[in-house]
Amino acid sequence: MTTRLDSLQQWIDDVAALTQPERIHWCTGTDEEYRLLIDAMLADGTLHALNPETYPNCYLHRSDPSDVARVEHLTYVCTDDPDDAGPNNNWLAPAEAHARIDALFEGAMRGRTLYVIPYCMGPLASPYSRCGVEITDSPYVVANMKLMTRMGTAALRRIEREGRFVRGLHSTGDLDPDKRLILHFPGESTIKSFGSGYGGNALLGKKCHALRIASNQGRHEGWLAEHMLIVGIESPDGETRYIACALPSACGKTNLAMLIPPASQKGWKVWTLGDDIAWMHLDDDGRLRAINPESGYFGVVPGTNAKTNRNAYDMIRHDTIFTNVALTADNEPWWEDRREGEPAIDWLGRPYDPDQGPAAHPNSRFTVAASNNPGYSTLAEAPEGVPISAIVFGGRRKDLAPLVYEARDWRHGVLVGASVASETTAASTGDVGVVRRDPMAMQPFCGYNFADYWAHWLSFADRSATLPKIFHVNWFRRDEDGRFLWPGFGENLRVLRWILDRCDERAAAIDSPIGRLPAPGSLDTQGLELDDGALDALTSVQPAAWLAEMSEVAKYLAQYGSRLPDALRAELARVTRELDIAATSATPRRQVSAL
Ligand code: OXD
Ligand code: MN
Repeated sequence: MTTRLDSLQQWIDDVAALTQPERIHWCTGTDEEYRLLIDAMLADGTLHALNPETYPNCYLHRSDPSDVARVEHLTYVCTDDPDDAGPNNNWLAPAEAHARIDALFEGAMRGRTLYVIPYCMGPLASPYSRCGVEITDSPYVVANMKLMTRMGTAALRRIEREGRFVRGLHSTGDLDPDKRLILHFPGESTIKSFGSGYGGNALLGKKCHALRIASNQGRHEGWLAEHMLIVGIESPDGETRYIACALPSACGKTNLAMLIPPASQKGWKVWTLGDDIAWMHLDDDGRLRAINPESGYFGVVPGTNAKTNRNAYDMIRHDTIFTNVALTADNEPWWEDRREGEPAIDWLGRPYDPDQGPAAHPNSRFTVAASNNPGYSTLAEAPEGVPISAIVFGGRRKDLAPLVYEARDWRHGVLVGASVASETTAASTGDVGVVRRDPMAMQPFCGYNFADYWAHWLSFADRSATLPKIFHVNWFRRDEDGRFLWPGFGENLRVLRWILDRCDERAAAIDSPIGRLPAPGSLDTQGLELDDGALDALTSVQPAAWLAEMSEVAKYLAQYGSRLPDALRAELARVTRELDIAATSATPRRQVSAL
C-alpha cells in the first residue's frame, strides 16, 4: 500500500532511505492484522501468552530492564528560542537536535520492518480530533497503538482529506540508554524518539502528540490539551454531568475515572470518558467541551484489585497486553496488591524471591482498549464531545490542602492549577513524601513555556462567560498517626457531588483566602465513620501553613520571570494578602452561599 498524499509518501521514502528497513508495512488497523502481529511476537518471544482459560487473549511483554519508564531527563522540546520551551522543558536547538537523532536513526531499521501507523486522536468524525502518523520498527508499539488509538485505513483517509498530520518517527534502536532521546519539534509538528520501547516514550500518540505537540497546537488554535481524566456522573434522576480532573501521577486518576459508587450512593452511576488526557474546546455557545483523544488505557497495574478498581480488574481479564508484571504458577499475571494468587516468576523472568524486590515492576502496565471497560461512556465516541461542568485539580498532600475547595473565579482557578503540588510515593522515587510542584499535573507534558501556557488558560475568561467552575481536591490528608482522614475510592463520589451541587448553586460554601470550602452539612458524610475532628480538619484552612505554601508557589513562579502573566502575579498577591489578614485576625469565616 501507499498513499495519495504526496507529503506523507515523501516522508516515508525519506525515512526509509535513512533507516534502511528490510520491508515497509502500512497498518490497516484490522483485527486480523493485530492477530498476525501477536502471533509473530509470540513466535519470536517478544510476547508470552497468559493462561488462555482465565486470561484469554492476554499477553506478557518483558521490556529491557533499563527501559521501564518515561525518561524526562532525555525528553526535549526543540524551538528556535529556548524561552519558547521555557524552564519547564529541556531544550535543544532544532538543527542540532535533528542532527543528533538522525545520526542514531541512520541504518537503524536494517533487517527490520518499518511500520507506518496512521492514527486519529479523538473520534474519527470529530472536528476536534487531530491525526498523526507514527513510523516505528516495533511490532509491540503497533499492537499497543491498535489498543490505544483509532488507527489504520480510516485514519489514513482522514489524513489524506485534511492533508496535515503530526509526524512521529520511532525506533527502539538497540535500547542503549546512552543513545536514548525523545525530541519534540512543535514548529514542525514532528516527534523523533529513539532507543526506548516504553509506552510514554514510544507510543507517540500519547504523551508526545496528545500533550506536548497538541498543547502547542491548542495554544495557536485556541483550545486546551490537558493531562486530565474525563468522567460522567449520572444522578438517580438520570441527568449526567461531566468533570475533567488533573491529578499528578500516583494520585488515583484511573481509579477516579472508573469509580464505582458505593452502596450508600444509591442510584448514582459513573461513566468513564477518559483516564489520562482531555482536549477541550469552546463551542459556539461558549461552553467548554471535551473529547478524549485516546481510545484505550495504558494503566499502572500494581494496586489494581477487586476493591480498589473493580471495573479495571475485570477489564484486564481479557484482550490485554501486560508489560513487566510477574506470573503465578498458573501462568496468570500477578502484581503487588492484586490480593489474589501468589507470584512464582518475577517481572525479570526469575523465580520470585522477595529479597530481590517486588514481583511486578512498580511501573508495570496494562494496555487495553477502552471498550473493555464496563463503565465506558457511549458519549466517548461523540464527535462533539461532552460539556464540562467542573474542572478539578488535585494532589497528594498529607497535610495542608483541604479535601475540596472551589476557586472563586476562573483567574483564581488558574492560580490553583498553577500551584498544584504532590508528594512523591515509593513507586516513583526513593524519596517518599517530598513535595514536587506539578502545575496542572502538566510539568512533564506541557510542550511550551508554562508562563505562556498560563496566559493561554487565562485568555479563556475573555472568550466565554460560561466557563466551568474550578476546584481542588486532596483525598490523601492524614492525622498525626499517619492514618487517612478520608476513606477515598468510591466515597470520593460524595466530593464530586458537592462539586456538581456547587455548579448548580445547590450547596452552601464558606469563603476562605484559598477558596470556598464545604459549609457544615453541605457535604454528604452520612454513614461514614470519620474520626473525631476529621471533617473539621478536612474542611478548614491554616493561614500560617498556607502562607508558607504560597511563598513556595511564589518562588516556583518567579523562575518564569517577566513572562509570567501579570494577572497570575496579581492573583498570587491577592491570596497572600488575604492569608496575611486571616493569620493576624480572629474574624470568623463568612458564609457565601446558602442552600
Ligand atoms: C502516564 C503518566 O503514564 O502520566 O499516564 O506517566
Ligand atoms: Mn498520565
